[in-house]
Amino acid sequence: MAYCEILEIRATQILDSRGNPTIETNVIVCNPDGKEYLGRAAVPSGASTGAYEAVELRDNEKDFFGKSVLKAVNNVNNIIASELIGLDSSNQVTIDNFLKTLDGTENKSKLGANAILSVSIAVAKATANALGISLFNYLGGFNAKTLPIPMMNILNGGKHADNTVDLQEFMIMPISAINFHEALKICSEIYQTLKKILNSKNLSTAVGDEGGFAPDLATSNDVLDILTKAVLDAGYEPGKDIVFSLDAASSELYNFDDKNYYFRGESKMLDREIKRSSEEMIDYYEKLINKYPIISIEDGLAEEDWLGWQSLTKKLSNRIQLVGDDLFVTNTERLKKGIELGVANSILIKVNQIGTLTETFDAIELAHKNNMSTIISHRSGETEDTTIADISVAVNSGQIKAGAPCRSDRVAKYNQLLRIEDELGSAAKFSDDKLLKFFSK
Ligand code: 2PG
Ligand code: MG
Repeated sequence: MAYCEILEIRATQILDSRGNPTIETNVIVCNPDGKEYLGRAAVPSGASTGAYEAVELRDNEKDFFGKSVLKAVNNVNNIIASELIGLDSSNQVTIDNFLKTLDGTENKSKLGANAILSVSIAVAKATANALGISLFNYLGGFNAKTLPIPMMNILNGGKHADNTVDLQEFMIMPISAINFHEALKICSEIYQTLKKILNSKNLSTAVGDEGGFAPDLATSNDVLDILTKAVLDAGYEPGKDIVFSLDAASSELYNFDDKNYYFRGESKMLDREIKRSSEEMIDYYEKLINKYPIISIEDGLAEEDWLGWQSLTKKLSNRIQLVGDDLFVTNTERLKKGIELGVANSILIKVNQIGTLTETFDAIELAHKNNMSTIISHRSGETEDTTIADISVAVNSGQIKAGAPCRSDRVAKYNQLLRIEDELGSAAKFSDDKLLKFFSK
C-alpha cells in the first residue's frame, strides 16, 4: 500500500509579482491513518530567460496579452492528475520521472515545465505535511542544517527595471554575519540607508522587479560607489562585513552576429556607443574586482560564448566565484559540458529552468561533486511560494539569491529562512566554504 496516497490534484491560474498569470497547484494526499494533507506550490517566471530553459507554457491568446497559462492548468487537471492519483507521493523520484515521461519532450514543451513543476513541488510539500516534518527536512534529511548567505539584489538594472543600469543585479552579501537573522538585519539596514542616499542625490527610489532600487546611473562604477557609501553610512565595512556580487545577465547585452556586448544605458548616459568584446568584458570585470570587494559574478558572458567563458574562467576563477545561470540553466547536460570545457566554478539553481525537483537536485549534486558552489535562486517574477528557502537548507547550498529585503514576494523567502533557523536552533550553521575561500584572498 502506498504510504501517502495521492487523492487529488487541482491547478488554478493565479498572478505573480509582476501581475502576470502563473500556475498554482494543490495536491491532497492521505497517510495510512486516512488523514488528508495539502501541498500547494506556485511557479515563478523569469524576464531574462536563458535560451535553453525548459518551456514555460503560455496560451498566446488574447487574455493577459498572451500570458495566460490555462493550457498548463488544463494539462494538470485533465492529464497529469488522473495519471498520478493513487500513486505514493513519497516516491518523489518515481513521480518526477513519470512526469518527464508523460511529457516526452526534451524541454517539457508538451505539458509545460510550469505545469510539471507545480505538481512536482506540491507533491513534495503534501508529503512533508503528511509526515509531519518541515519541508527542508523532508527534502534534505537530518543533515540539512546550513542557512544560506543571502545575495541581496539592492540595485536593479537590465531587464528588471526601466533605468539606464546595464548590468542586471548589484547585490550585497553580509559575510561577517554570524547567522541568518543577523544577515537579514545588516542587509535591511544597508537597503534603508541606500534609499536615504538616493533621496539626497535626487535619484529615483522606485524599485525594480526584485525590490532593489532602480535609479538612472551611467556606469557600474557609479553604482558600486553609491553602494559602498550605503555600506559605510550604515556602519559596516566594505570587504570585511559586506562583499558585492553582480549578475551581469550578459546574454541580454550580447549580439550574436558581431559577438559584442552592447551597453545601451551607459551609451545613452555618456552619449557615445559603448560595446565590449568578450576580452574587453573580462578586462572590465578585472578592473571592477581590483577596485571593489566583488566576490561573485554571474553570467559575466553570454550563454553561447563558451570560448569567452573559458578565458574568463582561466583569468578570474581563482579570485572570485563565476556563476553560470543562462549558461547552465540548471541542466545537468549543459553543466557536464561546462565541467568538460572548464568553465565557471559555480551554478545558479532555478527550479523552473528544468521543471522537476529531482532534476534540480541532480544538478546540485553534480555541481557539488565537482567542487562547484551552488546558489539557489528566485526568478524576477515571483509568488508567495517559499520552496527555494527550504531547498537551500535541504542541500546545504550555502547561498541563496532572493532579491532585496523588500516586497513580500522577496521577503517571504527570507522570512521562511528565519523560521528554519529558529527551528534548527543550535544545530543551524551559517557559512559557505566554497564561497568564503575567495574572501580570504
Ligand atoms: C537571474 C534571474 C533572477 P530572471 O537572471 O538570475 O535574478 O532573473 O528571473 O529574470 O531570469
Ligand atoms: Mg542570472
